[in-house]
Amino acid sequence: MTAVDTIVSISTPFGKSAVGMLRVSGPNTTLIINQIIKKNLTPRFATHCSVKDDNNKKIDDVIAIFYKNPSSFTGEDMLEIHTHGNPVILNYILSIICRKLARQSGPGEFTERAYLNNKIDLTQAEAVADLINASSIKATKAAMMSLHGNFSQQIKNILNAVLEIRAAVEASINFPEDDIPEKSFLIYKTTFDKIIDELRNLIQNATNGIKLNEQDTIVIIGKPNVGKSSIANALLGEHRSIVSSISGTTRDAIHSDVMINQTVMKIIDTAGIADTSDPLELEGIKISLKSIQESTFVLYVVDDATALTQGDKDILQKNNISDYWIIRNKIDKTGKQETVVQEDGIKTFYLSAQNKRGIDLLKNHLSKQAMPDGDNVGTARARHLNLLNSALQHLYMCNDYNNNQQLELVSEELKLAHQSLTSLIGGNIDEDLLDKIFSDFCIGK
Ligand SMILES: Nc1nc2c(ncn2[C@@H]2O[C@H](COP(=O)(O)OP(=O)(O)O)[C@@H](O)[C@H]2O)c(=O)[nH]1
Ligand SMILES: [Mg+2]
Repeated sequence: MTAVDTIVSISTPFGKSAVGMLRVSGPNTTLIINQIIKKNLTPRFATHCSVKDDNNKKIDDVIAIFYKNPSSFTGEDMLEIHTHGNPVILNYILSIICRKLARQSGPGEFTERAYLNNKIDLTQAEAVADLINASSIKATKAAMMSLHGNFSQQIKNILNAVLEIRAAVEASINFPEDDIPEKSFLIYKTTFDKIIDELRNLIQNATNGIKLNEQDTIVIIGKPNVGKSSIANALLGEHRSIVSSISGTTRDAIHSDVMINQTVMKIIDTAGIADTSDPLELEGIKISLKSIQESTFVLYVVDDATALTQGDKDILQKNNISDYWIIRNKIDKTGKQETVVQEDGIKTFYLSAQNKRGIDLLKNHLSKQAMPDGDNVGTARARHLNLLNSALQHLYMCNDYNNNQQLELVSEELKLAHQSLTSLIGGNIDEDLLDKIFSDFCIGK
């Protein structure tokens, strides 16, 4: 499939900024340059020039860069126009280009073209989106690794091994007279075991990579007045939630994004859970319990003076909260030191939100738990994991059939394993799936 029309989009986010950027890709790129820039652009050189409207009136002074195909991101002729960052200017230029020789691009269309023109494979295309959406430096680094083909290379290595053994199995089926079954049985078994090992390793990496891609949502839960809002504010470094000694002050779940040690997380401060008949407070409690379902992690706050009561244990149990840390707040009143310890197998922090003691310790642990262990991961998606697992299942079946010397069935399973692995990097993949992958992109990428 080759794209034939020319696409254009504003690639920078909406709003005023120092610089804004439009991108064009497709066969009409040079015509567009002739009509609105009216100047020869040397490929890959930044040229200071102006963009003109139909009446030859200057719209803006810009920097324009022309990329001659195939040496461009999409593999087609491309143009970048760097304007002053005013949406009015950007939209005006967009409308002129669209009126003439291009149409506005859909989400991810530039990257889709890069894929269709074999500049990148499918996992690399997905890594472009991951790089843009990454919520931590570690996640951006992992996306870069995938973008540079690290993940694809590991898949290709396994794919090659599968191809090789497929060829050998097909040959023994077609030319049984050349084959010594006992010998080939052992060779196949060793090869299958080796491929299965590598695949398992890759699945572990992909699982870590998926975790890297997810943004953590931390919900702060506990009874009223224990200091949940104070802790949320201390983590955010700003006064976001109302702190008050009046019980039941927080009525809504308050969502905020915070950057903790280079990792973006969502923090939800909630209404205290208590026996109450106040309808507003009850509504707040309902929302608190719902927030638990949306979260990836719970901080359960208690007053250090009262510690974890039976009531708290009931709240944890009733709501099936199993993944949580306990925060014993207000140690300034009990005279304890800030620390973190394991108590009954649960990580427990002693801190004072009011005096900001122990907050950095909590932040360090939060950012660490958001990151999977191990450095050598690329980003990954559920789609990857499903296909890798499917390939693994087929390889297990290969081993079983090989043990029974049912070579035809081995060959069938190998073919299926091969298909799963190929789909990962983009061979034999149907259009619907492609559309789904690229529709997650932002416009202009
Ligand atoms: N002494 C002390 N008081 C605190 C601390 N954290 C919160 N408080 C007080 O406890 C009361 C309830 O705090 P708040 O954050 O609104 O609790 P929430 O109802 O759980 O959200 C307020 O009067 C706070 O000033 C702390 O670390 N030490
Ligand atoms: Mg509160």
